[in-house]
Amino acid sequence: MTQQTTHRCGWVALMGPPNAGKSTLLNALLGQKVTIVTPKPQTTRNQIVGILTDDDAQAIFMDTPGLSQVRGRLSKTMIQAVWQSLGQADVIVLVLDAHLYIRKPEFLERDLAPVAQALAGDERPMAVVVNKVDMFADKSRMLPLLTRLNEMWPRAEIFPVSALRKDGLPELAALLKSLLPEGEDQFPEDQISTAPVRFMAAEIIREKLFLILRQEVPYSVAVDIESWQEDAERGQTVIHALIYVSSPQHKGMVIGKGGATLKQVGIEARKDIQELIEGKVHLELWVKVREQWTEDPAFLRELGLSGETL
Ligand SMILES: Nc1nc2c(ncn2[C@@H]2O[C@H](COP(=O)(O)OP(=O)(O)OP(=O)(O)O)[C@@H](O)[C@H]2O)c(=O)[nH]1
Ligand SMILES: [Mg+2]
Repeated sequence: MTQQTTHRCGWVALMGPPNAGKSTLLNALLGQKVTIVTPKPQTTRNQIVGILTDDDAQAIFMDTPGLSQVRGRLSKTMIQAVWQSLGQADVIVLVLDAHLYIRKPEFLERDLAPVAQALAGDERPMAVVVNKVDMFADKSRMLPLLTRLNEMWPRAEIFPVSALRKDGLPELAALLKSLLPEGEDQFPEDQISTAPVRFMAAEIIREKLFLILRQEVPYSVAVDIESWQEDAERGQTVIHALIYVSSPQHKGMVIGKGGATLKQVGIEARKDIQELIEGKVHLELWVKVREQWTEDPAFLRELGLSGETL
């Protein structure tokens, strides 16, 4: 006799302050990279969907930009993406950097104020992921933090994990699955993201720019794939990408001495894009100045930064 089991499917919003490890957590849960990660805050700019399917459940995760002070139109569209994801979620996961709040407990209330306000009175299932526990050996150091989080969100499950080392993730995935509503899969079982491959390639280039460039330059950078063509003769995909910057000075910094910086970005991005599309890639990068692009709503929409689901 076969036993009737419940199938679950639903949307899970990963939200929290910048640099908490939301994107790292999503990639680790999926066992595949769908969203970019850098040590700089405010890496993720829109909602990015990653889908985890197994026999009895499908969890549709939404990675979101870090919630921080809003400055300018780009930040506003980033925050919009967070609220949009929250509206769509069946389950809410708040991700925090445990190490940060152990060292600076006074930042906790300030950083979580926007989330606390948005979630006041919300009755959807919720989990708090206390991430980066690999950064301190004495685990008892997080007890005051856990106590405070429990006071702030008494109904939430609190999970200490290390997304980087994948510690605690099977338990977290099992809990999140159990919190999903009953329902049939919404996506084919082999689909891992809803983001088009072109968008993912542009994000990879942006990741390399974030990793290689210093100070404020990465925040003035946007990447647009201009053309994407198969060259059957050479057996490769030819990709032309435009890197937008907001000033001639930044253009110089992206290009680097004798073109060295841009070359390095190209080499590293090409490697990852080849892995993504499982084929040979010829990548050409161009840098263009577009002053004030972060304040231009039509341009933000063109780049897919309108706060909507991809
Ligand atoms: N030691 C340690 N580092 C981590 C862990 N998870 C993430 N990181 C690091 O934290 C930094 C930020 O990670 P992201 O995943 O980009 O963080 P995020 O929350 O998506 O950041 P935004 O998109 O900017 O909001 C990266 O350098 C990660 O390698 C962890 O469990 N342990
Ligand atoms: Mg991120």
